[in-house]
Amino acid sequence: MATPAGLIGCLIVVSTLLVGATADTFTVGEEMGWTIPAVGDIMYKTWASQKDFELGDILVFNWNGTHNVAKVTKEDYDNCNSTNALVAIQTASPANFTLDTNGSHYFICSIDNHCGRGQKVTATIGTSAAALTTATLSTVVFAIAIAFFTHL
Ligand SMILES: [Cu+2]
Repeated sequence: MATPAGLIGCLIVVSTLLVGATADTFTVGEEMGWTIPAVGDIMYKTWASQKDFELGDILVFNWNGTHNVAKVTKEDYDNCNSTNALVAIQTASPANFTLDTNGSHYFICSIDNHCGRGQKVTATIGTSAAALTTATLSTVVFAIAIAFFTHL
């Protein structure tokens, strides 16, 4: 039966689901794009550390000149090895990758020694402070909504 509390609970559940379903698009390196950073891999590490990656988000790699994007394992990321790329190496800009599994996603450029010079980026889902806060808030809101329903 439709009580005010029940309606509020329903609205909260729906809005929580909507927030969770929103996919964001991130342009790797922003204006700088996908290139060999003058400062080395700290550039993309810093960029990624400021992002709140979530399941379903999309990474967009933009570049000029000769680069590509290889999605690799952590070991191959560490060693700049692209011979066992997890999916086809993307050679045309822009290249999009969907963060379709939890955990970390590793990307390198396989041209010459670009990776060794810092053209590599890791996107890890759900480890930033912002993501944890969002997850915690969602859980709390959900618990409140359940309380509304069970006390009707
Ligand atoms: Cu490159």
